[in-house]
Amino acid sequence: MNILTNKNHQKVVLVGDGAVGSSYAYSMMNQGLAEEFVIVDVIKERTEGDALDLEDAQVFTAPKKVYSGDYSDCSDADVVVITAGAPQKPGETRLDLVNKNLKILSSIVKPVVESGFDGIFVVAANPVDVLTYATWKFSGFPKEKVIGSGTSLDTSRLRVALAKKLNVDPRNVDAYIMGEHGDSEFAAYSAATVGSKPFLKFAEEKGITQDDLDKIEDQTRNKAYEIINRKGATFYGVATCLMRITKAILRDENAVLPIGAALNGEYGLDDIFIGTPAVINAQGLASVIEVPLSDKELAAMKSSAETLKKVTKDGLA
Ligand code: 6V0
Repeated sequence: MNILTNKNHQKVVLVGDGAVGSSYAYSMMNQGLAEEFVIVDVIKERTEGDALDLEDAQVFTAPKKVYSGDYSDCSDADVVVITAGAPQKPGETRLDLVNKNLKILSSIVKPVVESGFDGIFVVAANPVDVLTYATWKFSGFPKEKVIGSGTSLDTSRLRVALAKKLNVDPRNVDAYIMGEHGDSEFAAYSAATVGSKPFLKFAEEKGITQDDLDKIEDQTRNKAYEIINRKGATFYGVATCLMRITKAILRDENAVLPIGAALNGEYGLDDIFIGTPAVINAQGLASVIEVPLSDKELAAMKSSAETLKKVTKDGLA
């Protein structure tokens, strides 16, 4: 039950039933999250097929009403997740997608808001930080009710790589990728910890050099390209991040997660959505956790923000 809304029935609408969206739907099904799950896409047949396919999974997970719907279904939804949009082709950056995906986004946000939707938007379509900002603008919602997947996937990728190198469980590596979900992102190593121990000291004791850490940061930044070159798209990782964010909202968890959050003076930045750890609950963004960055990292955060602001300004002009 959602504590704040006092509803004993939770509803999520997914817009965009492609590789990311359908993997997210499957992950939500496996976690037994949301009693009602609606799928919307311009390709109606696919959403109908996916709903029929997914409903068979509930026998082994939890009862759920899953169906193909339309924007009117958003009126009483708790969360609307947007994964609709063109994905990167080999050689394309996320920022290259801005014009086509902004058009798609505006055609989605308008009818969602017109339905009377009053829940939380979660945005994953790329370039996600720009599209999250645009969702806020197009919707007229309070900033706290618009959340981007931000650097959640990148943070997972960093933790997985560090965990392999350090030989510890990735869930116990408290390290974040911050900034743009894209080429200007950076690893906030200076504030990272493992079991409360400063990460850089832990890594040094394991014989890991700064050069090794730079390589891992680089590989993390480029992992999407590695995956896209091999299988054409990336979807399981981000789908699981989206499930995790949705769960934090539906269960009012106050979970600390890396997301694309609206900043309000943190890092000396505002009027932007960008990757940072933040507290997520049923109201959406409860607060941003301002990480104590080194001078070099803070400069990287500011430069990443500049890149995003320029693309956002041009895209929305
Ligand atoms: P896909 O498999 O092509 O699916 C996109 C879906 O969107 C298709 O089913 C389309 O029919 C649908 N769609 C297009 N236009 C509309 C519209 N106007 N209304 C409703 N549905 C529409 O792409 P994929 O699922 O691989 O990627 C979706 C988006 O997620 C892309 O922008 C990716 O770049 C982005 N990703 C974001 C990640 C992140 O970390 N935030 C990670 C991976 C992909």
